[in-house]
Amino acid sequence: RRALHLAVAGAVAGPAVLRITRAHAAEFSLKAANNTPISHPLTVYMTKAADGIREETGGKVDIKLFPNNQLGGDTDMLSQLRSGALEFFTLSPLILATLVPAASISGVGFAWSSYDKLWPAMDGDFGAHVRAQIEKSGLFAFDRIWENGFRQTTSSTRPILKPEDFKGFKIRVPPSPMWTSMFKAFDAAPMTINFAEVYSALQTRIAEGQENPLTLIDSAKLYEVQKYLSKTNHMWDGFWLLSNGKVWRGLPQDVKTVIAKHFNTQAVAQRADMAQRAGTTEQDLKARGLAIHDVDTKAFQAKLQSAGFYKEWKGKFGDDAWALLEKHTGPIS
Ligand code: X2X
Repeated sequence: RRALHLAVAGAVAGPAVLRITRAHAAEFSLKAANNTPISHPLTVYMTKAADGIREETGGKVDIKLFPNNQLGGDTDMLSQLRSGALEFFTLSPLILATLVPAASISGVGFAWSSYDKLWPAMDGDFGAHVRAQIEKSGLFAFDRIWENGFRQTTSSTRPILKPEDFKGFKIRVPPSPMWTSMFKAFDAAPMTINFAEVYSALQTRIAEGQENPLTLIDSAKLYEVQKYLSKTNHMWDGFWLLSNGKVWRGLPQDVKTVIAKHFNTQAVAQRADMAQRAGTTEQDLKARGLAIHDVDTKAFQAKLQSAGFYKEWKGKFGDDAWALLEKHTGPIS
């Protein structure tokens, strides 16, 4: 079947390019999925990668993106990835830790003081250490991790201004041992809920609050069901783009090369885009009615320290991995 198709590419950022392609049935029809809204830069740049791959392979490799939990919550999508039903999936290193415990080390509380330390670490030996552990579990992680951001705390009941305000606070956390441990250390009452159900959990007040980077709070419209935002900045989070190891190894080398090139390139572009909008997102959230508070983050870190959080997690990751982390972050506690 040979048909001539007209397609308009580059609709979002660049000039519209009219191109004429001969459409073939795709030889490799693959699925990618994530948990972020359509407008979130993770979705936008994964779409750009899929478009670039389709274009460079003349339609031979067709990756269809299912954003915004269309295939289920993170826990479901991870199962689909492992069974081979889903080929590509982005996941927080901390949620991945339910399968690969070593993966959550990038999310240690208050570890990263700047992106100048973070990106070289994630793109260098520290990220390589984590990716090696991921591969042992039968999954494959692409070189460049995608950005989620530094996490901030929101609430519908009362502002969290000092560590004591967390006492008994019903906070939704993603499904991950480190998240639960961190908010227990804050004396909060963490409850595990996949992101797919966060909006409704907040709306029905099953949870009083949650924590996420500003871009996600904005794109998922959590300001509609939350009143206060405290800049606790308690941890950095990203998204590893994962594939099923067997599925990935089964693809021809030239196909793998093109896929990896576009995903890794767009991950770096997504980070830059997120950095650029950081300032305006806070203004947007203020305009949407969130009361935004700066807090003394040192006091929150001291609470984690005194509750034994660092001791516990250094013990879990082991001295070597912890030393590799601190090589990049400087002394953590
Ligand atoms: O579940 C969350 O809060 C989110 C979207 O930030 C993650 O993927 C960890």
